[in-house]
Amino acid sequence: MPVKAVCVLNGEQVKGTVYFEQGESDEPVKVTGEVTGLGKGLHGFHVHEFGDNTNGCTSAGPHFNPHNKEHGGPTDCDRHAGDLGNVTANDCGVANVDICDKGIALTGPLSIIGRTLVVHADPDDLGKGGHELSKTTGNAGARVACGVIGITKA
Ligand SMILES: [Cu+2]
Ligand SMILES: [Zn+2]
Repeated sequence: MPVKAVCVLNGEQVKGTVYFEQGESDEPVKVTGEVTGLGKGLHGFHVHEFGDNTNGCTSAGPHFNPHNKEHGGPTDCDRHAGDLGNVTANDCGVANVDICDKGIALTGPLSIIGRTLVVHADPDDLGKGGHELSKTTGNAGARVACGVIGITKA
Protein backbone atom coordinates (compact mmCIF):
# COMPACT_ATOMS: atom_id res chain seq x y z
CA MET A 1 0.00 0.00 0.00
CA PRO A 2 1.45 3.38 -0.95
CA VAL A 3 1.70 5.86 1.89
CA LYS A 4 1.55 9.62 1.42
CA ALA A 5 2.42 12.42 3.79
CA VAL A 6 2.67 16.18 3.74
CA CYS A 7 4.49 18.91 5.61
CA VAL A 8 3.54 22.58 5.68
CA LEU A 9 6.70 24.57 6.38
CA ASN A 10 6.26 27.76 8.32
CA GLY A 11 8.79 30.40 9.18
CA GLU A 12 8.87 34.15 9.46
CA GLN A 13 9.60 34.60 5.77
CA VAL A 14 10.09 31.10 4.52
CA LYS A 15 7.02 29.03 3.64
CA GLY A 16 6.52 25.81 1.80
CA THR A 17 4.63 22.62 1.19
CA VAL A 18 6.45 19.33 0.81
CA TYR A 19 4.91 16.01 -0.17
CA PHE A 20 6.22 12.53 0.61
CA GLU A 21 5.27 9.35 -1.15
CA GLN A 22 6.43 5.76 -0.73
CA GLY A 23 5.16 2.90 -2.88
CA GLU A 24 6.34 -0.14 -0.94
CA SER A 25 8.21 -0.27 2.35
CA ASP A 26 11.53 -1.12 0.63
CA GLU A 27 11.23 1.57 -2.03
CA PRO A 28 12.78 5.03 -1.79
CA VAL A 29 10.63 7.93 -0.67
CA LYS A 30 9.76 10.58 -3.23
CA VAL A 31 9.97 14.08 -1.78
CA THR A 32 8.50 16.89 -3.88
CA GLY A 33 7.21 20.40 -3.37
CA GLU A 34 8.18 24.04 -3.18
CA VAL A 35 9.77 26.32 -0.61
CA THR A 36 9.62 30.11 -1.00
CA GLY A 37 11.17 33.13 0.72
CA LEU A 38 14.71 31.73 0.80
CA GLY A 39 18.00 33.45 0.01
CA LYS A 40 19.48 32.35 -3.29
CA GLY A 41 21.55 29.16 -3.09
CA LEU A 42 21.76 26.03 -0.98
CA HIS A 43 19.81 25.41 2.21
CA GLY A 44 20.15 22.43 4.54
CA PHE A 45 17.07 20.23 4.47
CA HIS A 46 16.58 17.62 7.19
CA VAL A 47 14.10 15.54 9.11
CA HIS A 48 14.63 16.27 12.80
CA GLU A 49 13.81 13.80 15.55
CA PHE A 50 10.75 15.24 17.27
CA GLY A 51 7.40 16.47 15.99
CA ASP A 52 7.49 19.10 18.69
CA ASN A 53 7.27 22.75 17.69
CA THR A 54 6.25 24.13 21.08
CA ASN A 55 9.33 26.34 21.16
CA GLY A 56 9.43 26.87 17.42
CA CYS A 57 11.75 24.79 15.27
CA THR A 58 14.22 24.47 18.16
CA SER A 59 12.13 21.87 19.98
CA ALA A 60 12.30 19.54 16.97
CA GLY A 61 15.63 18.39 18.44
CA PRO A 62 18.59 16.99 16.49
CA HIS A 63 18.56 15.24 13.13
CA PHE A 64 16.53 12.00 13.06
CA ASN A 65 19.29 9.46 13.71
CA PRO A 66 17.96 6.00 14.64
CA HIS A 67 21.23 4.27 13.64
CA ASN A 68 23.49 6.51 15.73
CA LYS A 69 25.62 7.63 12.83
CA GLU A 70 27.49 10.81 11.99
CA HIS A 71 26.01 13.57 9.89
CA GLY A 72 26.52 13.16 6.15
CA GLY A 73 25.05 13.67 2.73
CA PRO A 74 22.06 11.76 1.36
CA THR A 75 24.22 9.42 -0.74
CA ASP A 76 26.68 8.62 2.06
CA CYS A 77 26.52 5.36 4.02
CA ASP A 78 27.44 7.29 7.15
CA ARG A 79 24.50 9.68 7.45
CA HIS A 80 21.61 10.40 9.71
CA ALA A 81 18.36 8.97 8.37
CA GLY A 82 17.07 12.53 8.33
CA ASP A 83 19.89 13.91 6.19
CA LEU A 84 18.17 14.96 2.98
CA GLY A 85 21.01 17.26 1.92
CA ASN A 86 20.19 20.65 0.48
CA VAL A 87 17.51 22.35 -1.52
CA THR A 88 18.53 25.06 -3.98
CA ALA A 89 16.73 28.38 -4.19
CA ASN A 90 16.75 30.39 -7.42
CA ASP A 91 17.05 34.19 -7.87
CA CYS A 92 13.46 34.56 -6.70
CA GLY A 93 14.11 32.62 -3.51
CA VAL A 94 12.11 29.61 -4.66
CA ALA A 95 13.39 26.06 -4.24
CA ASN A 96 11.72 23.27 -6.13
CA VAL A 97 12.09 20.10 -4.10
CA ASP A 98 12.56 16.89 -6.04
CA ILE A 99 14.35 14.25 -4.00
CA CYS A 100 14.29 10.48 -4.02
CA ASP A 101 15.71 9.14 -0.76
CA LYS A 102 16.44 5.68 0.61
CA GLY A 103 17.33 6.75 4.16
CA ILE A 104 13.82 7.59 5.29
CA ALA A 105 10.51 5.72 5.20
CA LEU A 106 6.85 6.41 5.83
CA THR A 107 6.25 3.20 7.80
CA GLY A 108 8.31 1.09 10.21
CA PRO A 109 11.31 2.07 12.35
CA LEU A 110 12.61 4.63 9.84
CA SER A 111 9.26 6.37 9.58
CA ILE A 112 9.39 10.14 9.54
CA ILE A 113 5.67 10.56 10.23
CA GLY A 114 5.20 12.77 13.27
CA ARG A 115 8.71 14.21 13.01
CA THR A 116 9.71 17.69 11.85
CA LEU A 117 11.04 18.80 8.49
CA VAL A 118 13.43 21.75 8.80
CA VAL A 119 14.87 24.18 6.24
CA HIS A 120 18.04 26.01 7.24
CA ALA A 121 19.48 29.44 6.53
CA ASP A 122 22.81 28.10 5.28
CA PRO A 123 24.14 25.27 3.11
CA ASP A 124 24.58 21.83 4.65
CA ASP A 125 28.25 20.92 4.12
CA LEU A 126 27.25 17.23 4.13
CA GLY A 127 29.74 16.48 6.90
CA LYS A 128 32.72 17.58 4.83
CA GLY A 129 33.18 21.21 5.81
CA GLY A 130 35.78 20.68 8.51
CA HIS A 131 33.75 22.82 10.91
CA GLU A 132 33.19 21.57 14.45
CA LEU A 133 29.49 21.22 13.59
CA SER A 134 30.03 19.42 10.26
CA LYS A 135 29.64 15.95 11.73
CA THR A 136 26.48 16.76 13.68
CA THR A 137 24.50 19.36 11.72
CA GLY A 138 26.44 20.07 8.55
CA ASN A 139 26.86 23.58 9.95
CA ALA A 140 23.63 24.59 8.21
CA GLY A 141 22.86 27.50 10.51
CA ALA A 142 19.50 28.75 11.77
CA ARG A 143 16.21 26.92 11.32
CA VAL A 144 14.30 29.29 9.06
CA ALA A 145 11.15 27.20 8.65
CA CYS A 146 9.78 23.91 9.89
CA GLY A 147 6.67 21.80 10.07
CA VAL A 148 5.48 18.42 11.31
CA ILE A 149 5.11 15.65 8.75
CA GLY A 150 1.64 14.12 8.74
CA ILE A 151 -0.18 11.33 6.92
CA THR A 152 -2.50 12.30 4.09
CA LYS A 153 -5.03 10.46 1.99
CA ALA A 154 -3.21 7.89 -0.17
CU1 LIG B 1 18.25 20.48 10.12
ZN1 LIG C 1 22.37 15.02 9.98
